[in-house]
Amino acid sequence: MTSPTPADKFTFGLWTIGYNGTDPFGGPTRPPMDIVHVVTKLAELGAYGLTFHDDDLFAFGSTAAQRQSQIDRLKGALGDTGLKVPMVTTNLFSAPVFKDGGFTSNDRDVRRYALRKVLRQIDLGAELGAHTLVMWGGREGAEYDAAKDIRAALSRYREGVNMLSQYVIDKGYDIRFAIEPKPNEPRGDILLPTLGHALAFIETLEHPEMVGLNPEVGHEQMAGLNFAAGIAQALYHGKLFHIDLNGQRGIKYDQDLVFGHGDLHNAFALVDLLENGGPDGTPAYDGPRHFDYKPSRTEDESGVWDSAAANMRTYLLLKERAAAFRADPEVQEALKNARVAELSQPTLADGEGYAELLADRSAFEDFDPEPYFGGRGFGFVRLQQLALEHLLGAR
Ligand code: GLT
Ligand code: MN
Ligand code: MN
Repeated sequence: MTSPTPADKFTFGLWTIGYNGTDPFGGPTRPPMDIVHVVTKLAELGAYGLTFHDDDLFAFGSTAAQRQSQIDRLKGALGDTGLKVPMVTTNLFSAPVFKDGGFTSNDRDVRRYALRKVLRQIDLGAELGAHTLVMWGGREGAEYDAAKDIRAALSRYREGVNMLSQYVIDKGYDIRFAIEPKPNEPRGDILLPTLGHALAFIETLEHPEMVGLNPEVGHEQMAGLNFAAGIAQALYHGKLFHIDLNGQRGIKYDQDLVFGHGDLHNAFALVDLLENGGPDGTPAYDGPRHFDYKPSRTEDESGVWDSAAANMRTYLLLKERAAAFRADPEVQEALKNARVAELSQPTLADGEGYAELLADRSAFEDFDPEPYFGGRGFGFVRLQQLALEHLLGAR
């Protein structure tokens, strides 16, 4: 059960296993990896798919022939292995031209160029059967308040997404957009810094139904937020279009650790939510389980593949542990005692409004709040300890 198969829908960004170790303090520690080798290795490990930025597959500035040759090599490897490309994304952050962003650069020529680059990547995504285009606007932001008119930048963001949506509609592509929030890095402050900001922005679009979220574990945790709780809200809004799984240890730079190598409790809660949070304990999300991590620059190539396998194995272990947690009669009893299911019961009875509530003496005049002092505990701590014991394999 902890050996991944394509049915688990595990996917990896080409930029993840392809990460060569460059950071702000040092250059590469590993040589580049060939696309055919990457696809072959991922398929061997039991992954379902590969995702990529245009510039991951063919370097920025490639000629049309170089670009096509890389696409053909990728297609060949996909054909040989059965690996899928369920998502693509556009690099609007690495090349110098995007130093002030793509959709929201102060320079209008850059904005027009950025939109053309995305249109080209949408065509390629559609050709390869992708259903999601992720938009991570890492350079869409600023360091200095006077340098960026935030309201104008959001208007340009909206203008860009509206145009891209219209393109997808007119072309008849089966593609949706997923915005990936991040609070900072590389910009001092990035636009749409959390999933909540992105959810509010989506509602201002011409086609909000085509646009959802691609939340990343570490990005919400960099802002000190509870990722599993954020995912629950994304699901509440019907906006969990895609997900970036990784690990982060607290409020610091974006670590992109292996999934589970950060806040393990929250990873457990997340897997429990994704796998068991739907109606009657069914999965709450059926899209790709996409790993967006960086194999640490200390690793050689075998360390890269070990870390790729570790992401999938950790996910499956947590899935197994979450199933055991749900099946444990003591957990069932603790959930009952914690009245977790009672929250699904509407507060007002059928047809009841404020008049009926005002007329109900048992709700207020005859209600006795006294026993809550010292009594009527919820037992949430016991429930959490049961979760921890299942997580540790102690039950
Ligand atoms: C970049 C970023 C990730 C995004 C990728 C998609 S690229 O590596 O750190 O979080 O998901 O553009
Ligand atoms: Mn990240
Ligand atoms: Mn990401």
